[in-house]
Amino acid sequence: MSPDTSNDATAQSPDQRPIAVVTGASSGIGAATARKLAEQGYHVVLGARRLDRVQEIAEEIGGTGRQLDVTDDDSVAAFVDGLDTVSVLVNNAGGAKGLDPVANADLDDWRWMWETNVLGSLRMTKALIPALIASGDGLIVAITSVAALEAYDNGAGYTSAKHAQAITHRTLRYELLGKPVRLTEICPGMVETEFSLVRFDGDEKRADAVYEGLTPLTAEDVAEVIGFVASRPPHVNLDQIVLKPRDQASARRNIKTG
Ligand code: 8X3
Repeated sequence: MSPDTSNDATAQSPDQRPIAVVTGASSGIGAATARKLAEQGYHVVLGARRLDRVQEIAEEIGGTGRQLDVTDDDSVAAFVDGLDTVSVLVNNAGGAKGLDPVANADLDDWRWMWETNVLGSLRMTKALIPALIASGDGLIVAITSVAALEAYDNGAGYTSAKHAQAITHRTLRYELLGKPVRLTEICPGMVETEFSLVRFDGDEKRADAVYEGLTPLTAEDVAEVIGFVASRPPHVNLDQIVLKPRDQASARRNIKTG
């Protein structure tokens, strides 16, 4: 199969490959997932705010790069335009900002976390449910976190957003019962990506310190699992997968914290 290298605006797969949409695809888990799914035969439509970056990856893997801000209704509408049949949606865009106790909650950080993780995933899912059903074998993958399973001190902005994103996704598992759409939640623990850099507002020293002294997961480790999920037959639904480094036992307990 010769890959389609056009980066055209129609985004409907011009070849016979099924379409996979990946949000937050400019780096980290999103970029690695886009590469993995392309390797497995999908025409991947990559979305992120950094258009040059998604176009670069799209060119490398024979997909389509489009600008996407999941917090913006118009941006989502433009992104999904022409995507009438979609086999896989990976809701990966999101992240954390800050590590403050509730008593000092920064409302702007909270708003950003709820807008990206919760409402961003909701916007994308709402927009693409008809296209996923139309594929006859759709799959929605929500990248949540161990923070969707636990509470931890100083993390409520993020844990509450991840819990809300996860519950919305788990609700859809009921609401789409009987429709040809599978739903999988991936709950990663520590993955060395730009995650901590964003959380600590670009403070590299603080971000690096998070992963020092242990072996975190890589974005590729997570992408490998998503590739496995996507390659199961239509009747097999992997509901929830929790994925942590061996060195991490829970959100706040790892070989450094004891
Ligand atoms: C982030 C998970 O374990 O790094 O989603 O806090 S952890």
